[in-house]
Amino acid sequence: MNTDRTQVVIIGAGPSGLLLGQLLHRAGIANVVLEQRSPEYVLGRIRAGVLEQVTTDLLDEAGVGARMHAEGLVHDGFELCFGGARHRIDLKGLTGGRTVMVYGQTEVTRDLMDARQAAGLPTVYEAEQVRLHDFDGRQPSVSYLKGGVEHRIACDFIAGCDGFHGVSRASVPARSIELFERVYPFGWLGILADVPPVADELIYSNHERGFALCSMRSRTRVRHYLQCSLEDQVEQWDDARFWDELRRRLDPQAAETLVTGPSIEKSIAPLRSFVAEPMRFGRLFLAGDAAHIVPPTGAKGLNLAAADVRYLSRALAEFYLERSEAGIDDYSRKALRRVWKAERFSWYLTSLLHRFPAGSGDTGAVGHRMQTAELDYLVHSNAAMTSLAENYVGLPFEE
Ligand code: RFL
Ligand code: PHB
Repeated sequence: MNTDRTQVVIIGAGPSGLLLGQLLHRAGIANVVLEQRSPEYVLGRIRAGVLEQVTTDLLDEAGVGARMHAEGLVHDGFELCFGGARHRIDLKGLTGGRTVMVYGQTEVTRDLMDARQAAGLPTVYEAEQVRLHDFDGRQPSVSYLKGGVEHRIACDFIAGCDGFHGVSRASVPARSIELFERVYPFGWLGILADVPPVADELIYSNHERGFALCSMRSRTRVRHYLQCSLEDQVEQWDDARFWDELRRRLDPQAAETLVTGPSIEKSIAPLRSFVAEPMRFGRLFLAGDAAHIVPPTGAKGLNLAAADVRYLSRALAEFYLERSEAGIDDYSRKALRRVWKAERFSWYLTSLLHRFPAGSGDTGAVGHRMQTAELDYLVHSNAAMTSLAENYVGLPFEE
């Protein structure tokens, strides 16, 4: 068996793990990233597209913001579509100048991978059977198999950045962790296609046939979503059916301008609200999707992951550079306070914009009329729009 040593072992090379690795490196803290998949597999997952300003600031701080600023699209607002018409939410005007950046998670991940490689930092891809040891004591370690050889890395801390299905949260004894979960009775069917966007900004549509979202990755690539049944299979949705259904869920003008084309990716994702408490267990910290999931409606998942990493990287820097445990002791409380606000916002937007099947909560004609009344109130009330906008661009950090 090969045994190594580092300061922090990071499990998972998604955005949380790679961003944490980069920030720790810049603070002079040694780290190793262990990832079960190949880099190509990680980059092949099509996920988030909207970054809060606090996330773009953090990517700048990590030294990986250049391509994002050159190629990303700054959005000053988005549109809500209901009752056959669109209504603009002026994010910039309502929040004293704050905006969001449309830049795909794939690109963020690629930039972080490139920076890690350029800095020569150790990353083990296709690490199998990753196991966490002794994180309740002072000498934790992580073991894994690579090419049939067993390795073990001794460390001071373990960062569990391995997503919802990862091994880190699963390694915590059930008595030490409390889980909160809501699974929604529908999914999102997403496609990626090389056609121009429907409009300059994102369109979130509440329609009696179900929710739809027109998003984008660039001026020549779109990412669109349709609310679908949990029983649906991707194979049941050929491109023609997808485009027809999307057109029906938009206002007449957007339907008219919709440009269609062959899809280059198509997938179905379930919608879930999930939080694990606490987010620290001795010398193990959870960050990102390993600790919490939000339904994608509020565009908060990746941003929450970045927020966790911001708190955790500062806490670890405080530990190593100032010999203070105050930051690591407060990590879970601080992170969870922000997590629950994003959970609330994502649940609210999901409830406002989707059709709920019979027998699942506020369904049927009453539910739809309540949604329409709320949307009508929202787009005519500056107070309500301001609340929506300040959550969408991202709430301020607790220092
Ligand atoms: P990830 O990205 O899942 O990465 C975890 C990594 O850990 C690896 N791993 C392991 N490695 C070693 N050993 C093991 N046993 C392991 N088990 C797993 C995995 O292979 C993987 O590489 O989690 P991370 O880094 O916390 O990042 C979270 C984000 O990916 C996620 O929150 C967002 O994608 C959510 N999300 C959105 N977030 C936004 O902020 N804005 C959006 O617009 C947005 N849109 C979305 C989304 C998520 C979606 N899906 C697919 C659920 C749209 C969709 C459709
Ligand atoms: C995306 O572009 O993938 C996207 C945008 C906004 C959301 C969710 C996903 O709310």
